[in-house]
Amino acid sequence: PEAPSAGPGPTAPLLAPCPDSPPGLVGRLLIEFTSPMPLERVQRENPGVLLGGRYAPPDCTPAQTVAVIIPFRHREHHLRYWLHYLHPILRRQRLRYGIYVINQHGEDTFNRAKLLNVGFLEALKEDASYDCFIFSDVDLVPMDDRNLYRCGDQPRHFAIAMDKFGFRLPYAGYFGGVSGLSKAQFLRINGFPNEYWGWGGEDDDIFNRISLTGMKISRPDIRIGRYRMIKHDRDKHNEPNPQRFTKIQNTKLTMKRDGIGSVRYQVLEVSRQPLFTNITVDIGRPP
Ligand code: UD2
Ligand code: MN
Repeated sequence: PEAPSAGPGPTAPLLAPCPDSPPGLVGRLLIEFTSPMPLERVQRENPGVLLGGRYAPPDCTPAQTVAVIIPFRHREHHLRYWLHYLHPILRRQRLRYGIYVINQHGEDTFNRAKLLNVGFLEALKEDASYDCFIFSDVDLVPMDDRNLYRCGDQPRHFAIAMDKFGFRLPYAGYFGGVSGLSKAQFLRINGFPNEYWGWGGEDDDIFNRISLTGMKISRPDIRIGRYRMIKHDRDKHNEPNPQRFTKIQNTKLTMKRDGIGSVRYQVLEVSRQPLFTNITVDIGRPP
């Protein structure tokens, strides 16, 4: 059998550009998390995905290369559902992409935004051609494949109508769940904050960074930006951060010194799995 191909790189523009609206999207999807999802099954269903979770369409050249970054610890069962649903969706969307699971080592307090900063840098180390970064919780699956995982001229918020919020935006400045920034947009806000330990606030800080640099959030139609979140309890070592309310008042001061320019961490392992790249990282602990 023929080996699957990653598609032509940017130096081999043999294929026509991918169309703006991909043909073959199906629209509204049935998403459920009842039957167990063995990883072997997900692998079997996605033979075109290359080692490390890389994919490129065989029939056209996409305008962007997308790194999907997932903050992670102890959510293997959620990741299996995420991979099961997302690989086929991203394939239908004709994306050139890679999946990066940024796994926080140890049991110290979780830090979602710092893990996302690590993902940005480490994905670029793997492939300098990434120019669009989609940051996704591991437990969020889009219910409509017309919600295109690509970047635009403004930062994009994808997860705007979640089941857990009654399919509405919980508040106007909400930027949690799934978001996307081009490389230039991400650098313009100095990336994400590293100093939000535990649950909450980091997404509001990112929203503040975007507003303070004069950018505007772009969102899909409310009928299309629908999501299911896999039901879960609050994890251990990700307690609500009591400092979050005061911290988000100070983004204007903190964003200059705290961000992608100041992130310190140590990569412990990079492991290329069939459907994703796992990067285990020591990000330290709260001061
Ligand atoms: C909300 C936001 C999320 C983030 C968070 C506050 C939604 C749907 N999402 O999520 O974007 O702003 O509040 O921090 O409203 N994780 C692990 N292991 C852990 C803890 C967290 O993998 O032990 C990852 C995982 O990808 C998870 C994400 O961090 O989906 C957010 O944590 P959560 O799902 O516990 O928080 P949730 O649902 O309130
Ligand atoms: Mn969640």
